This record gives sequence, structure tokens and C-alpha cells, in this order.
Amino acid sequence: MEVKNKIILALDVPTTRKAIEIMDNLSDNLNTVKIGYPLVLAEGLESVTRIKEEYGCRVICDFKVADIPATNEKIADATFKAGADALIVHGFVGEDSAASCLETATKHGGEIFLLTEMSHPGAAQFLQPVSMDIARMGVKMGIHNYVGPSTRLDRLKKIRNIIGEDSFLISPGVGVQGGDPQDTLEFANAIIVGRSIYLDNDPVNALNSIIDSIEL
Ligand code: O7E
Repeated sequence: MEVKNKIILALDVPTTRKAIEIMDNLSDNLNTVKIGYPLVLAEGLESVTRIKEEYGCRVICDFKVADIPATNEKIADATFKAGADALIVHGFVGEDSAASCLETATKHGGEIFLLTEMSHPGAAQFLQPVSMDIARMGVKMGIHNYVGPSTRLDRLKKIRNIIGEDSFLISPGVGVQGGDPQDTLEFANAIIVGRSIYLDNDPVNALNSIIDSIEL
């Protein structure tokens, strides 16, 4: 997966209209966006289809899927039918649940990203003690794509060591949450950035500043 400028835009905006307004200005410098619950719960999965059709970009659906295998299969099926290229899946629910998403993604020609450790402070409470085991589980399952935190680079480095150099690692937490773009890219293949871009008075300038600050 080649992510243009190593930046994935998190389109956590409340309307498709707003998402389109942002993408009209930024799409020249991006080829991958992440769409999650904020937009899809407000506007439906049509928002995924619309962004995909309008900009031809890669859409990663961030539904942090964490249910039993049978339900995960239905969630994954609906997501890929809407046009998603990839789906983000929680690892803590166990191998069978993640495998259900992986199989459904493969059936649709799509991919999954396995979420190991999250970027917020609360991730240290329950998730951190098992996050490296989640990464190991992903490797055992043959999963290629992972998500790890830019807010704890020591942990991101450990995740990279477990999944190996050939795996694809994306990292949220840059900007508002405190992570640094270039430092994160020492371990991650691409960063996920939301508020630092779409809440800025000048999103084009905000995106360009991040691009200028990283080695491509
Ligand atoms: O802090 P922001 O505004 O730059 O947005 C970060 C985005 O990454 C936002 O959509 C949030 O839901 C997501 N995210 C995290 O911030 N931390 C995580 O640990 C995981 C994610 C995420 O995207 O998970 C799947 C990649």
C-alpha cells in the first residue's frame, strides 16, 4: 500500500458535505482517507461510497470492529460492499473475531488493519498489557497491516519489532494528541492525522506544513 505523502486524513467530520469541502481542497496531496463512526453514523455508509467515487482515493473504514465472528462478518460485508478498501479491526476480541474480518475482507478483495495499542492515555489501563500479544497474534494469522500509537514511540517501536519490517504500520495520535510526524515515521509507514488538519483555519496550509516537516 503506497500512501501519498505518508499521510492518511481522518475525516471525522459530521457531514458528507463538510468532508467533500475538505477533500476538494486537499485531495491533490492525499490518496488515502480514514472514515469512521462520526461521519458514518451521521450520514450512513453512503458517505464512504460517495468519497470513494468522488475522489478515487483509498478509503479505510475505522469501525474498530470488536464483536463475535458472526457479527463481525456482517459488519465487514456491509463495509466492503459500500466501497471500503480496508477495515480497522480490534485485536483484543481474539483470533476468531479478527479472522472473520480477514476472511470477509479477502472475499471482497479488501484488507484489514489490526489495532494493537491505542494512542489515548486510557489505553494504558486495559489494552497496554496485551497489545504486544495482539501484534504477535496478527503475525501468526498472517495479517499484513497494523495500527499503533504515535503517542508512545517506545511502544510503537516494540510493535514494529514484533510485526517486522515488511508489515505495514499506520499510526494515529500525531498533532493534537501530542505525537510528532517525523519521529513517528521512524517506525510507522504512514501517519493518521485529523484535527490538526480539518480544524485548522487553513487546512491546505496545515497539510502542507506536515508534509514539509517529514522526510518523504
Ligand atoms: O487526534 P486526531 O484528530 O488527529 O485524530 C486521530 C484519529 O485516529 C481519530 O479518527 C481517532 O479515532 C483515530 N485513532 C486514534 O486517535 N487513536 C487510536 O489509538 C486509534 C485510532 C484509529 O484510527 O484507530 C484505527 C486506525
